[in-house]
Parts: sequence; C-alpha cells; structure tokens
Amino acid sequence: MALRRVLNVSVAQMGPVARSESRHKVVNRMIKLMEEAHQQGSSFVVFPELALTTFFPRWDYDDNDELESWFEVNMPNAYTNRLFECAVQLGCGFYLGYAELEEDSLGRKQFFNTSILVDTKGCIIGKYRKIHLPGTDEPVTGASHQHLEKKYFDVGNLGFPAFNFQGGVFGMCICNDRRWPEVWRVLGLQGVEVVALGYNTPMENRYGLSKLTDLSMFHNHLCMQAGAYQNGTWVLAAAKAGVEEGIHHIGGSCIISPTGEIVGICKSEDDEVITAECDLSEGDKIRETIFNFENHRQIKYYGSITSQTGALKPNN
Ligand code: ING
Repeated sequence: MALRRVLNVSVAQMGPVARSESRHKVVNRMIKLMEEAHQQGSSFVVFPELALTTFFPRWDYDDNDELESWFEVNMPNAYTNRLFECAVQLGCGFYLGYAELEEDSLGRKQFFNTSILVDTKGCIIGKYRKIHLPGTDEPVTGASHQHLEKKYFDVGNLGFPAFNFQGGVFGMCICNDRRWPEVWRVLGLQGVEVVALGYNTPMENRYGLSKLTDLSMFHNHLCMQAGAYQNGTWVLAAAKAGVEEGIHHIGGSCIISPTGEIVGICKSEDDEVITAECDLSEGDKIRETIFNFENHRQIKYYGSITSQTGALKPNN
C-alpha cells in the first residue's frame, strides 16, 4: 500500500464580478476566501479563470484601451500583491486565473488567458496559457451573448506543462480546455496527481439549443470526472458563478478524486469555499493498473490524433 501523501486543498468559487467592480474589491473577496480555506486547514486554494475581473469576452469593444484595461501587465502587481502576501502569511499556495498582457522588447503585445501556480513563499512556480479558446473571433448577430475569446486572446504558447509542487505533481488547464480529452492525457503522460482549473461557463447555450442548456452542469462534471478517472488524478475546479452582468454562469465548483468521484461540491452560486483532504497517492492504483499507460497504450494506432485537425469520414 502506497504511503499516504495528504494535502488539504480548497476550491474557492467566486460569485459574479461586476464590470464596474474594482480589482481591489475583488482581491478583498479572494483574501477572505483564502482565509476561510486556511481556517479549514488548507495549504492550497484554487480560484476561477479570469478571477480578477468580470468575464469581459462577453462584449465587443470599440475602444482598445478599455479592452486592454482588463489585462495585467505584471504579476504580482499593485492589486494582487496583497494576495501573494496573504499566501505567505497563511502558508497557503494558490492557482489564479487572470488576463495576461505580455509586451516584448520590440513593443509587440501578446494577450493570454493565463493561470499560475503560486507556492507558500509567494513564488510563481508554474504558468499556463489557455490553448482551447472557445467562441468566435467576431461578434455573432442573433446570439443571446457574445463569446469573443478568439478575438481577444492569443492561443497559449506554453503547452500543457506539469510542475513538482507541494510534494506532488500538479498540472493546470483553463475552462474550455477541460472539454478536450487530449488536454487530460498530455497532463496524464506527465504523471499529474492534481489538475487545477478555473471556469466561466454560461448556463444558456447561446444558439438557443435548450437541450445543451439543460445539460450544462452535467457536461461540466462529465468532462472533469472522465479526465480524473482516465488519468488517475485529483481535479480541483473553481467556477466564477451566478448571474454576472445578466449572464447566468453555472457553479458546481468541485473536488474530484482520481476514481472520478465528486468528493466536494459548492452548493451556492456565490463566493464559497470547499475543502478536502487529498491523498496524492490515491491515483497510484489507478495509474498502476487500469490506466497503466506503459502496459496498455498502443500509440502506433493514435497517429490521427495529432496528424489530423478535423474529422475525415470513411470513403467505403
Ligand atoms: N467557457 C465555456 C466553457 O468551455 C462553453 C464555453 C460553454 C463551451 C458551454 C461549450 C459549452 O466552459 C469558457 N470560458 O471556456
């Protein structure tokens, strides 16, 4: 029996962030959530995707300055310093999702939907930049709301890295990434024991497909429970939930064990902390038997997964 490697972790779901809400106020909320996680015995807490601001890709902007105002040029910065300091004071690392603006020496700008892993010394141990950008690169007429991540963000350029962190192997992804099985397997092939992710998921299907609206929470958990089980990893998922600027985002933030079971789930659509005692070795049995990649995978048959983008139907 593997030695238990227990880590007490929390997921900090956040309720709506108004368009007018200052980062200062949002960070106050996040510090309160981190303190609650600490009180519940946690040494790691996951915040949502784009946690510092409202989900701004729901609008089209004429004014480029307003668009760029949603991005962070440095991390940590004047707004988030307090959160990093709190992590050190409480001995609580965290996953943070935010909009990252990177300017190179020639002044060329890149825009990413980013997440970072911060340790209990306040050091950024790892960074990930969202690769699966959903929605469209131009507004869609007739849709109930816009989803313009393809317009505002560059595709992430860091791959799907994993990091040795807090005594385990941690990976990250962001929102739509969780719907793509390739993400989980690329992380699984690095032996991840914990995958942290944040999401902003409108409940309503914006093309009026009511069946998909009804299944939005089911699909949310289906993807992550499958990813957890098929790669023998814990999954910590934090939603930005509730009705934010008129758009209803699902909650359902949760902690999923390597067996695929939801061991903790948020009940509200507001700021709410859930905590679980995660034995990082719990995935060992899954990864040594049912999903022992070395023994069972037949990679010579998987070529189309990376050689083909779209589907090609049989021609018989
Ligand atoms: N949001 C959504 C998500 O993947 C979406 C977009 C909603 C895609 C529902 C498919 C169905 O959860 C982000 N930000 O990726």
